[in-house]
Amino acid sequence: MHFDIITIFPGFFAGIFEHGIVRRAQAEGLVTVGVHDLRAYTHDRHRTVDDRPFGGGEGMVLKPEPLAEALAGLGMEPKAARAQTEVAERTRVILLSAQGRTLTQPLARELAGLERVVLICGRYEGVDERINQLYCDMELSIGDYVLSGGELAAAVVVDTVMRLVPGVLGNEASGEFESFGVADAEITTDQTGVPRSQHGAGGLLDYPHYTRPAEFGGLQAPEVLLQGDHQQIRRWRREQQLRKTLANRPDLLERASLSDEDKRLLDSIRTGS
Ligand code: 9D3
Repeated sequence: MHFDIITIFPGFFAGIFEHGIVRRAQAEGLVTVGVHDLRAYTHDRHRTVDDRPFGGGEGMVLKPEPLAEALAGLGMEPKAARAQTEVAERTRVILLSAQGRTLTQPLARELAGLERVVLICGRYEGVDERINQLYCDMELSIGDYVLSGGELAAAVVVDTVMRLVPGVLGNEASGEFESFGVADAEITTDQTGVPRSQHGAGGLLDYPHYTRPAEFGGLQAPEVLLQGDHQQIRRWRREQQLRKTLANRPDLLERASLSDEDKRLLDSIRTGS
């Protein structure tokens, strides 16, 4: 899978994809990332990328011509002129903007099925809307908070999507089975309603993790985890997932897939019994 990032701050991405899974995915040739300096597509002495908004108001707007040239340099034509080749059909141009649809794990999974994603980083007050109209397949936000520009969002998209590309994670399936990964998860449970595994968490947050030493900072790791009774461990982890989700993300409980045992547990957590 190939990502292209168009930005006025190419230096922002120096080092950011040189760690951990993203680095390994690139080293193995599974993922490539190209960073393109928007100013390289200007022609004036000051390498101007922005201008004042028509109609007045705060701030500056990224002007359309350098962006159109940068896109042309990447072989991207306006949507209306795009040949319906196999490559084109597996390519998307995405504008990172606070006005976009929100990135979610299901959307990330869709994007991971593509061959190429071109990411345009907005800056200042925004990007001339005609770039969006002419070239962009999607306007994408990473959440309901205000960033200074699209660069951090682009890095988040690359990180989130590329780890779902087949072969990038050690276990190819594991990206599918995380918190947020399976709103529609089938949780298989044993006769007592305890999930057989924590994979397919069913849209709950993860349970807390512990490692050695057994005592740290005056706190003991939970006894159940040291005992080796795997059904008890699964039961404890499931309860912890429900507790954390109730405390931090009660909205997720609405669409989580919960067993009857989960619902009983949740009730007893809620009533503090
Ligand atoms: C007057 C309102 N503007 C500033 C407070 C709107 C505005 C302009 C530019 C808000 C944010 C930005 C810059 N943000 C992005 O380019 C951006 C973003 C974000 O702010 N939040 C979540 N996802 C994204 S993706 C790109």
